[in-house]
Amino acid sequence: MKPTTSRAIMLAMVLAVGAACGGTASDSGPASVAVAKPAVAEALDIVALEFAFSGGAWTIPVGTDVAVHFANRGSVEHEWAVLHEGRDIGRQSEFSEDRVLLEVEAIPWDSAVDQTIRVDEPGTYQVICALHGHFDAGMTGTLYVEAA
Ligand SMILES: [Cu+2]
Repeated sequence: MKPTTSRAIMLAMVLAVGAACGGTASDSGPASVAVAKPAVAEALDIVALEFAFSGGAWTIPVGTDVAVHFANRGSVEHEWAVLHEGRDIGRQSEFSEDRVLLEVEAIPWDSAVDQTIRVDEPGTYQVICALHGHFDAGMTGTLYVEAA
């Protein structure tokens, strides 16, 4: 009984997050879900789950190699894709590969990968999981790139 109830609550939460994202899409996009901007970090520890990224926001220094450890603790594949600034999407159907600035490619559940990323223009970038349906389910976040 209990696991089923927990699962139902989790699903309700996921749906609520999805609805909240949709509601703000016309203003500033799903990335506007209230998440405090974290301190600048030269190493990111990112965890993916159904259907969210842990933390949901990251800040890195501009023009600097940043070590990303991306762990998928979910039960399906996930990825972490940073979109070009100003090319945010409001729903999955707006996604196209040419919007991608850089990405940690999809990895299977219960796996992790290490990758170095670098962004040469300061700004605020939308991050998504571009796998089908994941963005609409709430898999989005914000990458802040700041002057070092
Ligand atoms: Cu995903």
